[in-house]
Amino acid sequence: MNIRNHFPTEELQKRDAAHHLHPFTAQHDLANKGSKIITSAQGVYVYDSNGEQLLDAMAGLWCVNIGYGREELAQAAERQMRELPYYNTFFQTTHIPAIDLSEKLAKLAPRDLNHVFYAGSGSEANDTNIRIVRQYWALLGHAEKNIIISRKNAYHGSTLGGASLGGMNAMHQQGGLPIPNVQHINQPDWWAEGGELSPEEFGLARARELEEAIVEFGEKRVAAFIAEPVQGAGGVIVAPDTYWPEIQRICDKYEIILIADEVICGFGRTGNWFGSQTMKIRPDIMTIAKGLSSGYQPIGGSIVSRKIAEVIGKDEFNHGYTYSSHPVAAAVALANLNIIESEGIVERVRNETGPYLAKKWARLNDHPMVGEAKIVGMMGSLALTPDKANRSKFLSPSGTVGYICRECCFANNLIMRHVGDRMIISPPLIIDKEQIDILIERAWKSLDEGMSKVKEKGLWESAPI
Ligand code: PXG
Repeated sequence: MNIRNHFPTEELQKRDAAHHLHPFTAQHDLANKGSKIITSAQGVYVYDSNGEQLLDAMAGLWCVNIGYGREELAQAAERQMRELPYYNTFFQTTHIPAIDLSEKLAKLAPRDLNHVFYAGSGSEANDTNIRIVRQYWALLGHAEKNIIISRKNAYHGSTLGGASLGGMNAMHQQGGLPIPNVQHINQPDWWAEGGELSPEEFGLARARELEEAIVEFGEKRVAAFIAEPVQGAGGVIVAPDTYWPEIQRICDKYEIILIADEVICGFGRTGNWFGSQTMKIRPDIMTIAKGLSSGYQPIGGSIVSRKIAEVIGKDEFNHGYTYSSHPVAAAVALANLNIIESEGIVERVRNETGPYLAKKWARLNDHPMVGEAKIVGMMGSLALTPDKANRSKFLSPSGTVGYICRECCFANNLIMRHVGDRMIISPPLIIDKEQIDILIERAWKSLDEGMSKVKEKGLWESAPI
C-alpha cells in the first residue's frame, strides 16, 4: 500500500469528470464509471489513489523506456529551468540543449540521418514531415510530387496531418479527414487478413500494393511512403519477413522518400536504437518522440538525411512551433539518452531481457484463447480467438472480448491494453526477469478469467470466415 495524502478517490473522480475532457474517451461513460487515478510511479510500477501497485506493461503510453522515478531527469529539468527555461530557435538564435541533443541524435541515428527538426510531439513531427517532403520535391522542381502513401490501421498522430497519415477510420470519420493527397494501402497483418496465403506470400503481396499504388497515381506524383517499423497502436502488428525488403526495393526503384515513424519503435524498443535497424530498412526521415525523453518531457522531432537537409536549406522553411527545440525538453531528452547508452539498455533488451520475454511470451500461444503471440524486443501482442485452427475472429463486435480481458488485467494489477481483440504490451525497457515473470503470470491469469467471462456471457462464438 502506498497511499499518499490526497483527496479520497471518489471526490477526485468527481472533480475530474466535472472539468477534464479525456483523449480518445466517451466522456459520459467514463464519468459514470470513474477514472483510475494514478498518483505516483517507480521503476515499472505505477500506484493508484487506492494504494494499489500496478505493473505498467505499457510504459505509460509506449514511452517510459527508462522506467519511472529517475532522479537524473528531474535534476536535468531543474538545472535547465534555472539556467534557461525557454528560448526559441526561430530568429537566428539557438541554445546549448538544442545543440547537444541534435549532435547526440545525429550520432545515434543510422547512416547520414543527421539533421533534426524538433516538435512537441510525434503528431507534430509527422505534420512537419508532410511539409518537409512536399517542400523537398517542390524545391527540386517537382511540386506535383505531393502524394504521401501510408497504410490502413497505421497510427501517426492526432493532429490533422498526423491523423490523415494514420489509417484509422474512426479518426477520419471525425473532422473530415484525410487531408488531400494522402492515400492508404493495406497493412501487413497476416493473422487477420492473410487468408490462405503463407505469411511470406502475404508479406510480398502487401508490399507490392505500394508499387501498385505508385503505378496507379503515377511515379511523378508520389512523394513519400510512411510506416511504423512495427505497427504499435494498430495492435503490435509485425510484418512477415518478406515485407520490408520488398518495400525498400520499391522505394529505391521509384525514388520515393521512406519515412520510418519511430515514435514507438525508437530508442531501444525493438532491441536496436531504431526499429528501422531491426527491420533492416534505410529510411530518409525518421519520426521520433516518446522514448526520446522517456515521456518525462513532451518532445518529438524529425531526423532527416543530409541530402534532404541540403535541399530544404535552400529556401526559408515556413514552419515551426513555439516549443520546437524546447530547452528543458531537450536537456531531459539528452539525459535520458545518456542513461540508455551508459546503462546499456538497448543491448540488454537485445541480448538478455528481450529474448527472455520472447521465450515466456511464446508460451502464451498455449493458452486456448490465444491464436498468435507476437513479440519484437519489448513490444508484444496476442491475437485472441475462439478457434485457433481457423484463425477465427469473434462474432461479437471487435474489441468486446479484448475489453473484457483488459478489465481482468486491470483487476490483476497488470496494465495490458487491448486493440480490438488483440492484447498488447510495451513495458519499460528496464523491466527485469523477475518482473517479466510477474507480467506473464498475471497475463495468463487474466486470460483465464477473461475466457471464463467470455463464455459466461455467451460470446465464445466464431464469426463466419
Ligand atoms: N506516431 C506513432 C507511431 C505513434 O505511436 C504518434 C506518432 C503521435 O505521437 P504523439 O506524441 O503526438 O501522441 C504516435 C502516438 C495508443 C496510443 O492508444 C498511441 C499513441 C498515442 C496515443 C495513444 O496506443 N501513439
